[in-house]
Amino acid sequence: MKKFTSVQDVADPKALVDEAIAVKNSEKTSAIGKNKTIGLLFFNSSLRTRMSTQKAAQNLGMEVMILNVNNDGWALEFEEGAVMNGKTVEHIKDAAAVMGLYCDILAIRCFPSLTNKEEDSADKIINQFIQYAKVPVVSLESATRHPLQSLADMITIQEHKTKEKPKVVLTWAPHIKPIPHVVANSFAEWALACEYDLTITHPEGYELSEEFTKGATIEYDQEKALQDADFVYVKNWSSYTDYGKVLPVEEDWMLTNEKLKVSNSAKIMHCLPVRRNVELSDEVLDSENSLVLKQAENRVYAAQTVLKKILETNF
Ligand code: SN0
Repeated sequence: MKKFTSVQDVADPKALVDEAIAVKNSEKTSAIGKNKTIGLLFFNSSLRTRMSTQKAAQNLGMEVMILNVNNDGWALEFEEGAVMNGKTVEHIKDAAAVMGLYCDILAIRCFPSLTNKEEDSADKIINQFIQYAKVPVVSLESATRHPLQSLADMITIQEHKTKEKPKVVLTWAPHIKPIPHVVANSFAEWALACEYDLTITHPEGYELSEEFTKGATIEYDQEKALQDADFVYVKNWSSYTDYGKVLPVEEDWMLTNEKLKVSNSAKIMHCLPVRRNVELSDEVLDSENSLVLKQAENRVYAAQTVLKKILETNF
């Protein structure tokens, strides 16, 4: 594996899920990363991603360097040919090239702007790191996808499913502010790659890009979508068509136990952080069917398996 930015970077996604479960169950630590350094670069906040990736790297014997780019680095310029007589101090060309000299692998978190659809869709920041750092790059959530979260989600489904092809429902949930489409995009493309029966439900105006959802059933009626669901993944996202906007929604989309009565005692998933009693109710989150902590735990094994693969194939 040369890089890990989407499911397309993985030759066999189902095999990767199985490998991660094997890592979790049999080889929690190894020395394959000894004398190798990973740089974790954060342009945005992080809790699980930061701690689970650091732990994963340590489990493989790697050294970890962490840089909170916005607070601690120089202000970076991303425009080709920019005349840098303003606020930006250092061009990504130079900064990424230097980081590539210090680190064997770079892992980067860079959210979408939610204001410039074209730039976000082109995943400009992470792609410039890939271009200029010249070392394997791992996405810690980019402007389009969150593949380590999705891999952890697939591990969690694999561990808890009771049938070969469970009904998996991704439901939109309310939020107070514009949120990236990234987690939903990524979950959809991984669930489809793992050949699950995927239904996506959301109010009109919240359609995701077909690039990620082709092959899923789109259902505007949340109750119909939840019928017989085995897994329900709850997530807010802002409008994609009216890019980055929070559109008014009449009906109540917050997930409650009452709404889940039509499901097949569905297991509940959310990537966290979650706005309790806005996206879903306390009773659902704190119920026995909630898998949110299992997902968070599996973030370590998702990251560890990806780093192991990169170490095996690049060094
Ligand atoms: C991010 C997102 O892409 O949904 C990160 C999830 C791992 N979530 C948020 O930005 C939530 C922020 C909030 O105020 O609730």
